[in-house]
Amino acid sequence: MSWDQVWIDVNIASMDPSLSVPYGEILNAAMAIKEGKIAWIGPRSELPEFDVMSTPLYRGKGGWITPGLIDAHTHLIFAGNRANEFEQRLQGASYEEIARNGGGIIATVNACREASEAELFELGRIRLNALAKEGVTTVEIKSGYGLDTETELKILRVARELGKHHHVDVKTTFLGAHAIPPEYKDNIEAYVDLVINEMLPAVIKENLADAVDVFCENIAFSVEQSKQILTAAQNAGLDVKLHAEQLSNLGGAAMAAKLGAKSVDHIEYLDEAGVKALSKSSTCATLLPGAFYFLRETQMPPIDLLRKHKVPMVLASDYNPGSSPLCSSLLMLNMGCTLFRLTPEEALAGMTRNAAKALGIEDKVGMLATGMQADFCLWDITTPAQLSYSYGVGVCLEVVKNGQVVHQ
Ligand code: DI6
Ligand code: FE
Repeated sequence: MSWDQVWIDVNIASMDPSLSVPYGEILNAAMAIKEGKIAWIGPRSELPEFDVMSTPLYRGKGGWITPGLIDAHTHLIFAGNRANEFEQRLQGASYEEIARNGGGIIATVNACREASEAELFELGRIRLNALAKEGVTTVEIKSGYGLDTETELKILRVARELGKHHHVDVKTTFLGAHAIPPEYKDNIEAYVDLVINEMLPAVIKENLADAVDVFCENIAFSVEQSKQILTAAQNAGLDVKLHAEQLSNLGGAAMAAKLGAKSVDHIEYLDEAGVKALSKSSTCATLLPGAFYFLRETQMPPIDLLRKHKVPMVLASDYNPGSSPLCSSLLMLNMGCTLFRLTPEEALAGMTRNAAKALGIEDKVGMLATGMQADFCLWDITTPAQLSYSYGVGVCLEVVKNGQVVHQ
C-alpha cells in the first residue's frame, strides 16, 4: 500500500452510522490518508501492510480522533460589539424592545457600513482562528449586517476571502433579509423587492453565496415574505434555509420544509405540526444553545419531538454580537447537552455528520469513512463524551485538513 500518512495508537469516533455502534467508534484503530482523502480506516489489527520506511506515521497517544467540527450557523463577520445592550438587558430591557428602538441588529449594521473590507477581514480572521483552535474545519458565515446592496456584498466578499486564506473551509450564506433597515421601516415590501431584484442578482453575479437565509419573525419578515425570497433564491439554484420560530411560532419552519430547505434554525417555538413537516422533508433542525443561553430564553426547542420524528439535529454557535457572542464550538457541545439535554453523541453528530448535511456537503465531510475528505481532529480525551462534558482545558491536540496537518 502506498499512502501519504498513517495514524495509529488512536481510537476513532467515526460518526459513521453504518458501523452501528455509538459514535461509529473504532477502538484501537488505524487510519491511512492518500491525496487528502481517507484511504483506509478500521481496527489496527486489520491494517494492511504498507511501506513503513517511506510513510509518515502519526501516533495518537491513545487519544480520540473525530471528524473535523463543522459550525453550520454563524454571523462571524461584523464590526463593533453590543456590550452596551448587554448592560441594558441586565437593567431590564428585552431583546425585542432594544431592536424596536433602533438598537440590536441595526446598531451592528451601522458599524458594518462604516467598516472597511480590510477591517472586517481582520476581525473575521481572529474569530475564525478561535473556532479553528477548537477543531472547526468548516464554517458557515452569513451576511446580514449590511442591509444595503453595497454592504451585503462587502460582507460576503470578506467571507469568501477568509475561506481562500484560511485552512477552514467557508460556506457563505446571503442573509440580506436579516432585519428591516430603518430606511424601509414603513415599506417592508419595497425592501423585500430590493433583496429579490437587486441584492440577490448582484450576489449571484459575483458568486458570493452558497445559500440564502431569512429571519422569519414578528420583528423581521413574515412567512409570506420569507417564502418569496427563498423561492427566488431556489429559482437561481441556491440552497435555502430559515431562521424560524426563534421568538414565536409563525409556521416558517413548515413553509421552509415544504420548499426543501437545508435547515431551519433556532426553532425554540416549533410545535409538533412543524416537526412533522420537517420529518416529511430532508430539512435539518439547527439548535443554537448559545442564543438560548445568552437571551435567557426559557422555551426549549422540541428535542423529544425531533427525536421521535427522526429529524436530524444540528448544533451550531450562531456566533454574533447580539444574541450569541460566544465564539466556541466546544462550549456549544457542552450547552447542547446541559441546556437542551442532547446526549453527547447527539451533540457531536450535530457538529459533524448532521452539520454537513445542513450545508449540503455530507458526501465529503462530517464522518470518517473510506473516500471521505481527511478533515479530522485528535483530542486528548479518554472517551468521546468528554468533549461535551468538560470545557475550558485545551483538548485539541492536532487538526488535519484535507490530509494536511495544520499547525496552530
Ligand atoms: N437571530 C439571532 O439570534 C441573530 N440573528 C437572528 O436572526 C441575532 C443577531 C443580532 O442580534 O445581531
Ligand atoms: Fe443566526
